[in-house]
Amino acid sequence: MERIIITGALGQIGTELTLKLREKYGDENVLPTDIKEPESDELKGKPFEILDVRDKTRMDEIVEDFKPDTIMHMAALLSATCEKNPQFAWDINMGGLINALETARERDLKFFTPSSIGAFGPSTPKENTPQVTIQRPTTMYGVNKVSGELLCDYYHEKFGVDTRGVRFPGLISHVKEPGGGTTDYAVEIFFEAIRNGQYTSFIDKNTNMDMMYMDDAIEAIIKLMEADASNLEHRNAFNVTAMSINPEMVANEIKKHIPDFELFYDVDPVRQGIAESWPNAIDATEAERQWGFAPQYDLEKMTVTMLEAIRNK
Ligand code: AKB
Repeated sequence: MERIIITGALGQIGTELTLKLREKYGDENVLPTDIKEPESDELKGKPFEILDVRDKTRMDEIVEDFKPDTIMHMAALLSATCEKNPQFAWDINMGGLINALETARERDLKFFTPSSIGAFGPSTPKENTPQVTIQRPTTMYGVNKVSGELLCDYYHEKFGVDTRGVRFPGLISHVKEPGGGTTDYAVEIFFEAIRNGQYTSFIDKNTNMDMMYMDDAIEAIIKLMEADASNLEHRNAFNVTAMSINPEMVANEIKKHIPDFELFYDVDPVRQGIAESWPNAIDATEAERQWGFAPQYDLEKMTVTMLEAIRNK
């Protein structure tokens, strides 16, 4: 990778991905795009393009101009938002994906897009979920993610596009808060612990889901993209995770630093239903074996980092 274009660059992952890639490859070699202008100071005054990923003509113009060797397609709606408007979700998630894949095919670009633990469903084994297993999700987000994985495999097999992806768990970060995800509670809880000393969780007590700290997620993207293709038996998409946690576990860790912290519950049936359809803990050993995935943050280290970063905001 030398010159990278990013779609959905103002989202939770895209924001930090842009900063990290710019640090590594230089401002001029990383072009973030999104449907609206950036508000953060770090992105202002540097190359940026407005792009609605459904607009292939505009995508072509930007790519023709910038001449990237890699496209990282991050633009997507998350699980809870998809359930509110499934047709719109298909339009953005699948329409955007095929445009980005076509761009990669036409211009011979390396391609990354994230899948998710949402690509699994109620009939998937819940514990130690294997790399290759049953994928019959019951959410529009999951349908998009499985279709996306298959489409990326198809573009690799049929057209030789170098497509790569991971199945991200919930990602926890303090730079840009997520929106519309089922795992968002695990970010909100840290912000509310600092702001108000309490949090009301929309996900129930003992609901375990996989999570990962954002630094590990960005490292995983870069490592996978830099991996020797001959080592990759799978491509779209690798299971990755750093911890399987539930709200009670996060609260107990926060209490070590904020002893008065209180956790309440007001369970949202839609997001709880989505969470219950997902695995409790996926198995990431294929990612470790094939390209050296090695997350650095466990719940303890992540809690210290999150609380400190939010305190210093
Ligand atoms: C969501 O909750 O929708 C996302 C995801 C796990 O893909 N964070």
